[in-house]
Parts: sequence; structure tokens; C-alpha cells
Amino acid sequence: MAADPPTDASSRPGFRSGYVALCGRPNVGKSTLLNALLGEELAVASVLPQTTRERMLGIWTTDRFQAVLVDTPGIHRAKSALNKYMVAEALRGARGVDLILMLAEVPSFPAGPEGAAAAAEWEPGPGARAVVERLAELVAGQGPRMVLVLTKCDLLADRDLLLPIIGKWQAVHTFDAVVPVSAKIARGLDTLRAEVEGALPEGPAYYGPEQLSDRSMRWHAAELIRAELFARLGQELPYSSAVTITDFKELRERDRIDALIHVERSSQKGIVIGAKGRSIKAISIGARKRIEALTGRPCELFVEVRVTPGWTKDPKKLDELGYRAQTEVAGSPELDQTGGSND
Ligand SMILES: Nc1nc2c(ncn2[C@@H]2O[C@H](COP(=O)(O)OP(=O)(O)OP(=O)(O)O)[C@@H](O)[C@H]2O)c(=O)[nH]1
Ligand SMILES: [Mg+2]
Repeated sequence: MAADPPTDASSRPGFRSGYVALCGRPNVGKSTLLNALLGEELAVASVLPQTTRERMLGIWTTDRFQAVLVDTPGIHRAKSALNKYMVAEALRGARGVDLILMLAEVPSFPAGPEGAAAAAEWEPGPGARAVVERLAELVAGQGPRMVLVLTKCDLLADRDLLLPIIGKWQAVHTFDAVVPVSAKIARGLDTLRAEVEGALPEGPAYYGPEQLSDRSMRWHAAELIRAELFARLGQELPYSSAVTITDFKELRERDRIDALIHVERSSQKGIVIGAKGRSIKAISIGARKRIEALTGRPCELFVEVRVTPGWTKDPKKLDELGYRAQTEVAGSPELDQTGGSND
């Protein structure tokens, strides 16, 4: 669903504006949903859990409202310095918003009586419940609505199974509404849009109608290179990779970008470069196309790989790579480190 054409309607009476956080366990589809609502590949999404590392604002402007969508990292039990940083970013993203969208994947059951029996037995897992509890604590007494968004509904064999699933969730927490969606086949997005609009207070836009995010193009370029790394190398990719931009020049005809991919060990450097440099070449070409799609301008991209030992465990190195800690948040024992998105 593409954003409506930008207008200067934001000063009209009745215009609404506010902040909406997308929260949930890793891999439930937060970034994909943000991209689907905005109609742009703005947030990095991938099959691997813990893709999003930093809070990012995606600005969704229509002729009736401006919703500042806060994409957050998945909430999980964090052990490493990087993971602690990610959970702190997620909880920071959920503070002071007008609406919290709590995303959870629909569980997959077979069609027919077997599926109905499985749905009757099913309960939301401890990890997902812990996230809801954490968010409920955060919003207690502050009044933002909390809406449950059941994601990836295209994977549901039988839509009749939605009702028992919703019932189980409502027993965990009384959500203000429940909206089943599929970002993949654009199902339920209009209902979600109405929920978002209804939760926003009247007021002028926070950002100009052309602005899509709170981040610089330099930051997005690094993220798009990381997206390409995830897409090309999949499970082979060392989770411990980061991208920094060493130079970004906006020339008259094109952008010229120099980037560094940081990994923790030299064996990982070999994976990223690949035989005869084939992998790094493909990554550069793919990332360049993604950057050009977002900027709408030609781009020249030069990528190098550097070994930065132990960066995911060292808060000082994290800081050097751009992950600047804001607050330290204690972990919750129920928030399991890596489990599935629905457990
Ligand atoms: N079938 C299906 N897959 C989806 C849908 N939405 C997201 N996915 C897939 O789910 C995976 C995770 O998506 P992300 O958007 O990266 O999830 P996330 O919640 O942002 O993950 P983290 O940033 O790691 O916490 C990707 O492989 C997506 O393609 C959907 O509507 N249907
Ligand atoms: Mg994400």
C-alpha cells in the first residue's frame, strides 16, 4: 500500500498526527509491515531473527494524518553488549507513543479438524507473553492504546482458526483491538490504517510531507548494504557483521559512497569476499541497486571488508560502529535469547 500523495493538508483542522511503535519478538515481521505501510524498502527485513538493531522512524504521511512509525528491534533476553543495546532501543522506541502495535505471528496449523484441535490446545508462548507484560508495564497509566497485530496471515491454512487464536491472546492481555494482517499479500492493511488513524490525536504534522525517515541517507546506505549481506549470505553470514560508511559524496550526477563491512574474524572476511571476490562483487551490485531505488539517483559504491575482533561484545567498539547506547535495560528471564518468534 503506497503512501498517499503528500499534500499540505497537515495544517487543516481534523488532521491527526502522532507516534506508533511496532513491537514484538524478533522476526515477527515488524520491519516488513513498516515497509508495506510506507510503500518503500526503508527498514531492513530478513529471514534471520534480530535483523533490526536500532530504532528507526518511518514517516507515513497521508492527506488525513501523519503517523510516525517506530521500527524497533525484537525484544528478547539479551546477553551480548549488542543484544542489550537492541532491547534497550526497542523499549526506548515504545515510550511516549500514542499507539503500540504488538506484533505476533499467527501459529501455523493444518486445515480441517486437525487444525481446529491444535488451535484449541494452543497458547501464546512464554517469550511472546513476556514481551506483552513488559509493554503493558511500560504503558500502565499512560493511556496509549495497545493493538495486537497478528502477522503473516497468508500462512494460515484456514481463516476460521483466527477466532480461537484471538481468544487465547485476549486471555493474556485485554488488547484494545486485534488486527490480522499479511504484509506479503497486503491483507488487513486498510483495517490497520483505520486503527492507526483513530489512535492519533488531532494536531499538525511533525515532519515535512516529503520526509520518509528520521535517518540520514548515509545511515540508510549502510543499512541497505547490511540488507544485501543478509539476503546473499543468509545463514552463512556471520551475525557479527556491521557496516559503516566512510565517505558519502553527493556529486552533481551521482552519489559516491565508500563503505566498510566489519566482521569479527578473518574466516568471516573470507566468506564475505567469496571465491575470486565473487561474493563481495555481487553484494556491492545488489546494495547499489537498493540504494539507487531509495534515493532515485545513480550511485557508485565501493565496499571493503575489515576484521574488527570482538566488536559485538565490547560496548566501546559498538559505539565506534555507530551503535550508541542510550540506556541500560535489565533483561527479563522469560525473554529467551534466540527461540522462535512465537514461543
Ligand atoms: N509469509 C509471510 N512472511 C512474512 C510476512 N511479513 C514478514 N515476513 C517474513 O518474516 C521474516 C522476518 O521479517 P522482518 O520484517 O525482518 O521481521 P522483524 O520483526 O522486523 O525482525 P527483527 O528485526 O529481526 O526483530 C522475513 O523473512 C519476512 O519476509 C508476511 O506477511 N507473510
Ligand atoms: Mg526488523
